[in-house]
Amino acid sequence: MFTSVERFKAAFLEKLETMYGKSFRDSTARDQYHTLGHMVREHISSRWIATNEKNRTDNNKQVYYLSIEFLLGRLLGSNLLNLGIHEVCEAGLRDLGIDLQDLEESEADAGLGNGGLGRLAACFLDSLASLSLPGHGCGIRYKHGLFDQKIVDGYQVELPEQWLRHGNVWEVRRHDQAVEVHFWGSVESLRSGDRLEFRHINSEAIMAVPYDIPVVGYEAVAVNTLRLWNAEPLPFPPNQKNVLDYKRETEAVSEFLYPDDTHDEGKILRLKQQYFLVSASLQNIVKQHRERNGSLRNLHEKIAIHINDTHPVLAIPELMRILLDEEKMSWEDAWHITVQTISYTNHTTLSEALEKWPIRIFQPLLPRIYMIVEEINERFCRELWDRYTYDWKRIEDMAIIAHGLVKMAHLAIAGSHSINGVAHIHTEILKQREMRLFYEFYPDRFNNKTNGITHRRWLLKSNPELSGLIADTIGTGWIHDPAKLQDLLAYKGDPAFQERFFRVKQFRKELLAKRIEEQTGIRVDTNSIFDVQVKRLHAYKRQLLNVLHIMHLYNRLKEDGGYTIHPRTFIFGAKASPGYYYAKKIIKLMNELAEKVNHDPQTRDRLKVIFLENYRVSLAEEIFPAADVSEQISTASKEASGTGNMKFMMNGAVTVGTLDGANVEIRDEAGAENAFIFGLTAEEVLRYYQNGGYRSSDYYHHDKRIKKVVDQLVNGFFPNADAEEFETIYDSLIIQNDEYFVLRDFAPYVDIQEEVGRAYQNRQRWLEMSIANVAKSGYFTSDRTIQQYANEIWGIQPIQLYR
Ligand code: 26W
Repeated sequence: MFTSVERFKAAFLEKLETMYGKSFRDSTARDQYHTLGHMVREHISSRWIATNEKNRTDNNKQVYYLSIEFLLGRLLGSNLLNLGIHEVCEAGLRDLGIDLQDLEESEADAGLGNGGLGRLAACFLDSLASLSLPGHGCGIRYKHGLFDQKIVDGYQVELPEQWLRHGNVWEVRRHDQAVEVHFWGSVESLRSGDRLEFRHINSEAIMAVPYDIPVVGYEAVAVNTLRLWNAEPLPFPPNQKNVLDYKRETEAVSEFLYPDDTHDEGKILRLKQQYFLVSASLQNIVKQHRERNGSLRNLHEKIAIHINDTHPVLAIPELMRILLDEEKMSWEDAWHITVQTISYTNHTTLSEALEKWPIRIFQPLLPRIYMIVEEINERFCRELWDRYTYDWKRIEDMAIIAHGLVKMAHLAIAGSHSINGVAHIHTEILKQREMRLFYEFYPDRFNNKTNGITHRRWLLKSNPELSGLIADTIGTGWIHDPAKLQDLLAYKGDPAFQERFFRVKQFRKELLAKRIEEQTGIRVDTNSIFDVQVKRLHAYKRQLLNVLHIMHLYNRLKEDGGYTIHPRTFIFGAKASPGYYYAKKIIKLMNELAEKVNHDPQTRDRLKVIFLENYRVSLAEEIFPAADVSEQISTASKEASGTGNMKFMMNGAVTVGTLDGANVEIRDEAGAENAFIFGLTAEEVLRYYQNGGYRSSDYYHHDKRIKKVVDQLVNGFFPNADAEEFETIYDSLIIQNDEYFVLRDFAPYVDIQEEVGRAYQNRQRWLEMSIANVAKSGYFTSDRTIQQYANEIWGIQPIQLYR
């Protein structure tokens, strides 16, 4: 049905009529989107079946990527691209008077994630399938993804996201594979011969029903599966529970991503979600393994289970439970298999993000799992004792359970054969600092896997103009092997190529300018520098440093009539976690600054500040191609990797950044002359944390520019904000001694930004930098990352499928 334009059109019209019982003339854009979506899914089916069939008959090793987040974004466009049927659909629809892009834009983003960790999971799925590697995702089918953000009066307002409102064409409900997940109750022990056996009794069971989404690789050789679990009540409530209470409590488990956990009720719900994901996935994986192998003795030879941060770490005690209680294995055998099966990625060193669950919550909710964790802890502490006898302090610091808390990262390390960081510097910080004691105990378990992004979505699909130019210049080999983007280096000084490259960027800036005007009513100058910071709002990411610098620029322009700068448009996109008060204040500040700057006749030709609301994957796809400058200005040592930085680079934006996370490797790849690096190094930051010696007030008093902008936070400078509005921000900088060194890095940041402005005015030089960034971005494809995971952690091989 996709072999010719005519065949496609006929099939499309027939499908639309049979699906909706109406004629094409009466159909809406949504009807048309769903029609095309269904056709595409049907088209995928045979490859999907063939992939599953091949996996079964070969009985090859499979990896399961367990993640609480999958930030897929829209799927129609990337499926059409990977299936190689984009052109035929586009042409056929055009004949029918339909713009394919409009249909693509009518798809809701699957926003089942927060930020980098979730988007990384989505990029990994794309790479696994594109490399024909047998790897599948396991997650939760949240009814509501990350909230929709509206800006009202400068404040963030959160609305429940509704991606399933009009159905999801990509998913298939597989009721036959539903499993039960048990909470609460108690544990009964029975003696059986010389073995003590355990049974979880009087539990409350709920049902986990899988919804499968096919994951199509590029050129559609393999089709893997993303399995999302939906929580549903069993037909009869357990323990004579009230039917309605039971239904409500059950459905809550897969209702929201990251429910508010400031109270115990929310904490319980989060832990329930984590166990729900893990228990359903493991039961399912184990059942399939049994069918293929008859026993679980060789599980670790056929299955790799990867846990994306600690959220799915209960996979460790859950697998132990299955091996001990159901398979009746000895502890030693079960532990060996578990450790060999499981591997873990750490995504942060921020201590507030390291999960610790109070025993008072954990034990009653998961009594058998808790027992197993206690036993793991006891045996682990005994091992520590053998090696570090009498070193009580060290053992206490490393224990899995201590001071009434279960430390999930410690459990993850003790129960995995591989622990990896996500950028070179991050892994070094884990080994030398945050997890030093564990690294000393298990040196061979630690390794680095620098993150990557799928170049198929972030270049090929989202920037067809640049992709076309690259293909015209160096051919299409880079699509399969992005390292070949390096061939562009030969053209970086070529005036004709530079001119075309420049025109592509201008075109994408014009598209974004249109979007900006649509959303904000503000017209921006496409000859200005598009200077962009888009990412979760967090103090360590230092959106505040960017804001203070803009305030400073504004002040200079106002004070000094002779001061000239190349016009700049500062673009922000960021969601603040609903309970994160400080982050919300920063959003308000950005919006007040925009209000002030954009309407001042003295500066508005040279400075614009844009806050794009509801930052999400689909919006990101419009932003990266249009960026000139990529802001990566976190306090050194705090950003584990960053992946937005890679998306900017691949689209030719030049990085302004600290030596943090993957910025270090971006600079190494692009060359120091093609990036603008400033600020404290990680070592310097860590030294300050260790030895003290930083006084933010010194910087405030000694630098007039700093004093001025900091005072403006509280002196009525923003006419629409109360005097107290930004007091918290002021206090964080002055009273609380500026934990993230914003004032410390202010002057170097101002200097580097001046350099950026000057560099942009030398168009040839700027284009060379920009082109060099694209050319050297191939290293950051997630295909490279996934190949490293496959070889060095999972031990999986591509499946041999014929096209
Ligand atoms: C509730 C616990 C919790 C804590 C933190 C949930 C989720 C988070 C973050 C949103 C996790 C996250 O997204 N981390 C990011 O992971 C990316 C992929 O490795 C890195 O590039 C980013 O540096 C890191 O912040």
